[in-house]
Amino acid sequence: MLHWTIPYLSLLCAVLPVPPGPPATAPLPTPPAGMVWIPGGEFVMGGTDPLARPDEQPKHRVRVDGFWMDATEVTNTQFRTFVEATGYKTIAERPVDWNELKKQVPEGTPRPPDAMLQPGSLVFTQPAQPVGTEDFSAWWTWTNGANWAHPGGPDTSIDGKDDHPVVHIAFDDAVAYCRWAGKRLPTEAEWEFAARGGLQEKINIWGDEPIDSKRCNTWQGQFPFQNTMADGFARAAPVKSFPPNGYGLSDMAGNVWEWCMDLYRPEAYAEQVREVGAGGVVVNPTGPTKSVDPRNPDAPVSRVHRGGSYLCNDSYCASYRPSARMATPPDTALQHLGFRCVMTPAMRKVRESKPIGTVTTPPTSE
Ligand SMILES: [Ca+2]
Repeated sequence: MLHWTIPYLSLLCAVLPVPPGPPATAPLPTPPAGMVWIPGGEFVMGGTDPLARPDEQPKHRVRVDGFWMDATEVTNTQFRTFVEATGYKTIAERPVDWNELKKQVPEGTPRPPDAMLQPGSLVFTQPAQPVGTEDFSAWWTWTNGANWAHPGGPDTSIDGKDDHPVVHIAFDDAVAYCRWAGKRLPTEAEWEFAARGGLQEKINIWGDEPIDSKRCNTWQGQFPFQNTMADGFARAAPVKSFPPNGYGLSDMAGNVWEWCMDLYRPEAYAEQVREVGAGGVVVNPTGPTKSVDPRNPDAPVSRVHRGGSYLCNDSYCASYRPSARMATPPDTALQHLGFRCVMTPAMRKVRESKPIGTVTTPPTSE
């Protein structure tokens, strides 16, 4: 049989069309647990829709390499595993260092009373009546004892909320988790590419159709004093409560903000376009080397976060759009601020040689 089978197969192969090989960005086999492959490619970053802010412009072409991304925001269960393995204490669980804090407030600001320097975080407090949306202190309350395990304050807990996104996570906390897990935060460009789910230049992660209460967890009603909860959630929702995007990523719009790696500058895109020239492509951008943040003018450093939260409403903050940008100093935690991680193929090789839990977790970012 053999003597005629081989020539027959050779002949057959010679006349059959050659099947196309896998594209260069094909997913590698078996994604890491809980992650999905984002194939990389070129896209138009930024937005010019009616709700877009100046810092989302100009739109410009960006190319990113492929990577894996957590399919969901990091959950309370996942963060608890990290804390139990390492003994890590988040910034919200540590006393406030006045010497650090005074670098971020106007010169001459008096030292707050000791009670204000105890561990705590900023908790959303819904006003009983309409308030102006210019002064966020009308709905954010410094709350001693608020942290990831007590998100509404010391008398609250995360019992029954294992699959909720962890919140009250400062940037430095997110970096510590990433290092332990052998992952990192996404760059702002990676985050936006992934959020678009394969769609090009659409206003929302699902297309150009306007937001409705079935799409994602945001705020319905008059922010910040009236929430009709048409989407079913006043605060964070369990991950995967809403339809995923085209890449299988849940909650890339709304639910909780997600830290990115980049330093924030409102004019970052204009600067990148100047570097590559009109029509040029920015490749794997990692953001500016120095931050400027008009919302936090005294903070020496401000980091980008993306995706909006359950407090987003078109009357105040339509940041559930994939091009929307926001930023916060890296030591600040908030009740609507969490994160998700990415991993590159090169990082996976390192991870496979260093099992989870063997990576050291420095208390702050470098
Ligand atoms: Ca909601």
